[in-house]
Amino acid sequence: MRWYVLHFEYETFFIPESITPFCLLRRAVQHERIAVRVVYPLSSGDIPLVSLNDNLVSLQSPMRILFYDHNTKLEPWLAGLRAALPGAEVLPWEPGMQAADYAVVWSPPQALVDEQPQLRALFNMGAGVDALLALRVPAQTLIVRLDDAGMGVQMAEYVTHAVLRHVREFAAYEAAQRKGHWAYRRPLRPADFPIGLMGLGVLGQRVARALVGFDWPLMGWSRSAHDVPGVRCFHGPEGLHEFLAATRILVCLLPLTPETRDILNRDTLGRLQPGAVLIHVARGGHLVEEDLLALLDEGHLAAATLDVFRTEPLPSDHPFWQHPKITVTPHMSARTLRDETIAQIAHKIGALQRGQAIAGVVQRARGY
Ligand code: NDP
Ligand code: OXD
Repeated sequence: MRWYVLHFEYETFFIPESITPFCLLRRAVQHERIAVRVVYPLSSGDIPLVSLNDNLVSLQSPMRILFYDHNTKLEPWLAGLRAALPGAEVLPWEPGMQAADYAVVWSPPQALVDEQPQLRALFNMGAGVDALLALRVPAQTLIVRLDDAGMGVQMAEYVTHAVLRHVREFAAYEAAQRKGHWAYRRPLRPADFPIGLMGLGVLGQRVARALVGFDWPLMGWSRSAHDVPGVRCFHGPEGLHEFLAATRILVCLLPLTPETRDILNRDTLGRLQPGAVLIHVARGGHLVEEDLLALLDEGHLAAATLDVFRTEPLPSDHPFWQHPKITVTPHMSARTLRDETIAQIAHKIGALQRGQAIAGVVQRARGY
């Protein structure tokens, strides 16, 4: 007798050939499963039988998912993933574990990837995949980034706050309050604060949607051409200088790739309009720190709000901490939210199990 391997939403079943497709579909509905897909026929000799349930024979081991993030409490993540993927075995990674189907990770060690070459996908618990792409990951393992998952609105809040803080001079009003001064400052025109968004991806476009409601001129720069409502769009190396020259407040939301490393340097920042402000929320590796300090001290740049750094946590003796024109936050502009992240990853695992395409698969050749 021949058998078929069927992938239901989260489980795999072996079905004897004698069951007709119609019966299979009826059984799928009875079992409240959404999709049935015959993947390939096997000969009975290949089948690891463990239990027989109404002609459906379940696979010997359930789907196995590894979890790794050495900076978080494990239990809530494990419990959340188990609840979202009933039937799956969800385990914290440790060296020497059995082969798994998927891994959910943040900055894993190379050893995890080396020991698990059969992984179908590595789910990154963030949008930026630079740490994963620094590892050797087998070509057949998909690398999947988070698509927004609640980060977009946080980034929009952070950037809007930073822009407003600079443009409406809140730091000066706070200083005046501390001196007990009721002191007006000259009103400033929105037209004098054109904002340039470097990166018009998931987060850049969400930030653009928030900023477009104000009257600041808005520009965007990306690798490929985009058409974003309310945003004057530039792209590619050929569009960079014009974009920078038109910008006074620069927001960096690029991925860190070989092409974008050190992109915030004396040459590029020096092309911004005088009195420019940098809001950097992407990766520390984009910014040449000495160049920023020099341009702030020379007065070409008026201020910088920095959420990401070459070394994190920022060392206690780093000059950024005490610099009067720099605001430092500890890589918190858009945090990974557990419930949203688990829901998104569980949904994508379900789709992969059904053989469907998913969003957020990293294109390794372009680095994001
Ligand atoms: P996306 O991949 O969705 O978007 C990336 C954008 O950058 C795209 O518009 C892309 O262009 C553009 N881009 C990439 N390479 C180049 C290049 N060489 N030249 C010009 N443009 C380029 O990423 P997200 O918007 O989701 O996230 C952006 C980054 O934000 C992450 O990679 C991460 O580093 C950082 N981040 C920081 C967080 C924090 O808390 N500080 C939280 C989350 C993310 P195109 O549209 O043409 O592809
Ligand atoms: C991310 C981050 O990339 O938190 O998601 O930095």
